[in-house]
Amino acid sequence: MSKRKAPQESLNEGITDFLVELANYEKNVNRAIHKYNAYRKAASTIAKYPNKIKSGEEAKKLDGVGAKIAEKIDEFLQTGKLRKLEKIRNDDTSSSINFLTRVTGIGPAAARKFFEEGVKTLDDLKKVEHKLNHHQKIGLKYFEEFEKRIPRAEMEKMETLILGELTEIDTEYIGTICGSYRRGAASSGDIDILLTHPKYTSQTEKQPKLLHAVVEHLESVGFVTDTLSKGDTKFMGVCQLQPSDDDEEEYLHRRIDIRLIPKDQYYCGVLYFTGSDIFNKNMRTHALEKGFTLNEYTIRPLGVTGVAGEPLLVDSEKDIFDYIQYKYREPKDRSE
Ligand code: DCT
Ligand code: MG
Repeated sequence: MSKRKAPQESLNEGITDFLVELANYEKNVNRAIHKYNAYRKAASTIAKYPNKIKSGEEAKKLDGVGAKIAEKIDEFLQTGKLRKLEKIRNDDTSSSINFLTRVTGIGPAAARKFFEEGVKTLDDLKKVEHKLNHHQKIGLKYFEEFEKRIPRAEMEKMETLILGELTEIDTEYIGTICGSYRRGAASSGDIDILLTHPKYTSQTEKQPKLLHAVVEHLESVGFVTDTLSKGDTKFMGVCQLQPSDDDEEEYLHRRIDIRLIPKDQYYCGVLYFTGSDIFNKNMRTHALEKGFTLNEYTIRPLGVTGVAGEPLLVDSEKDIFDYIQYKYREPKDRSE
């Protein structure tokens, strides 16, 4: 999951920016994931609202905007700032912890631990490098590069390269670049690849080789440069496009995740990893209302007692929408 979300461009950017900043504070400093979700949801609804918001009351009519957020919107509209945020920004603990979590491999808990040991800045981290695990060391090494979002044109180049190399290994591989890229985003925080193969299903043995062959091949062509973690079904690492003869562009190191998914679970996976996270939450809620439980692996009917039955057959994303009578939405229309 990428750390830096694209800013929400809208008529109400000032408001959505402060909501996202509050969301990150709740997640990273307070570890209050519900508050994080509430702020993100309000920000996403407001980003889509076609008018310039003039009062908290007007905003309160929107889904996910409650009394407390409305109050903050009023304060922001009237004074141009938010006392709560000013305080958070000036608070050493909050700003240090928030900063440390920007390093991949450092979550809210590790950030707090480092802070309590007096480690607050990038330079501090460099001094205690021996205390970092491998993932965190790589996060530190590429800190500046990972902070930069990936332009769509570069994502397209990587997609062509990856899908091309896949067929070099085995023509039967199926791969999809998911995440914000699949939703048509102008830039992405990372590369999320889903991979399957007809010979691998939830009924067969695990086949880690199907994943490792791809990773090793992408290393051999110089695309994958580092490994953060490599399991049977999930690779997390770093990649970089090599400059080609016809363009002199130098490319940055990027975060890449590759997941191997059984064929029968592939489309639930593609749906989930295409997101957005907010769209996924809304779709899961709708599924529950219709009597189904949906996750990144399967969709299953819920019996009268609320016990989930056997996974339903799924051969496309559309099948999942159909089961729960949800109008099909193209990836580009899945921001919420
Ligand atoms: N996802 C989710 N819930 C989460 C995290 C992730 O449903 N808490 C899903 C939806 C998106 C997908 O996983 C990939 O996650 P990210 O890379 O974090 O999101 P993104 O939409 O690709 O955004 P970015 O451009 O920042 O990578
Ligand atoms: Mg992503």
